[in-house]
Amino acid sequence: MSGAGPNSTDCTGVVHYLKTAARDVERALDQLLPLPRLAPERELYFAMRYSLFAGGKRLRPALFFAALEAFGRERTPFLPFAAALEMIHTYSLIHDDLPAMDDDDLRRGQPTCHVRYGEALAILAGDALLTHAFALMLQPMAGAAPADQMAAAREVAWQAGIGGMVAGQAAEIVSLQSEVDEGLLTYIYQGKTSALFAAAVVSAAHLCGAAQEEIAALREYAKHLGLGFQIIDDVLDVEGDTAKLGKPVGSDEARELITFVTLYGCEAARQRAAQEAEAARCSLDIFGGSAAMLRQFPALLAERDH
Ligand code: GRG
Repeated sequence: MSGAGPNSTDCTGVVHYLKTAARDVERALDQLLPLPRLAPERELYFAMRYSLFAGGKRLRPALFFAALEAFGRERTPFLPFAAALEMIHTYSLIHDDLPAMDDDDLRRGQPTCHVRYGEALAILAGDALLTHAFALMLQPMAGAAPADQMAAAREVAWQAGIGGMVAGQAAEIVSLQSEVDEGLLTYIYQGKTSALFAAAVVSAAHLCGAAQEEIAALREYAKHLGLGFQIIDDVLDVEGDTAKLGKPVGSDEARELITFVTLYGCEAARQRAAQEAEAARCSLDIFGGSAAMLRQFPALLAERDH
């Protein structure tokens, strides 16, 4: 995920972890959303699977697994929950690419869902991924008390909706007409990015029956991790490589978007991302050695090149 420069951290462990997380969640997604043999709506499944299997990094399931690990729990009983998180992320990307939103033709180097399947099916594919995710999160799950499972699904609903991602997206759209300062930009980034990271780690904590201070620490972790991740996104839009990113660089400038780079320049933005990564790591101080994998994500995300 990231190039190993002279000053870079050794991220070999977390890169391998991401690979195993991707393998496990992709297998679960394939089983949980099979193509129906003969159904009038078969095309809807093609559209959903097209975007689900288009090569995402599977960061949210990986964070979810790493948080389960912090509580000493295996990932297998919770694979449907991890798949649900990836479905919600995928729905958000499909809808974000639509003409009414960012109007993007390319994602991960391939035509976006609406370019391939048309706008109507892309909207429905997003709707179906979001609603099916909740069916999966609320299905009986061995290993979690029903009250903990409800708390986990409620957390995801809040973070994905008006308490996080949808709110962040709406704030960005509304703010296109107005002055954007660092405070508003931070609010937007935490909504668009930190919120689903929080959904992943905090829902895992709920499923494990975590204590309130552990949940608060993981919320703080996700807040800083998401902000750092998104600031690096701003830098990569200027300094990145189109082939690695799977989308053209310079799109923020072309859209005249205010970003951390337009506010402070690339160097200061990178420094700020590194500070957020450090703050994310420090948020985990109340956890012991079992949170070792969660501690490795901030450096990876702050040093990534795609
Ligand atoms: C449409 C409700 C709604 C929300 C859209 C996801 C989003 C909010 C906007 C897309 C633009 C963007 C950069 C958002 C920040 C979230 C984010 C970091 C998306 C990309 O996540 P990655 O890098 O994606 O994990 P992959 O391709 O690896 O799955």
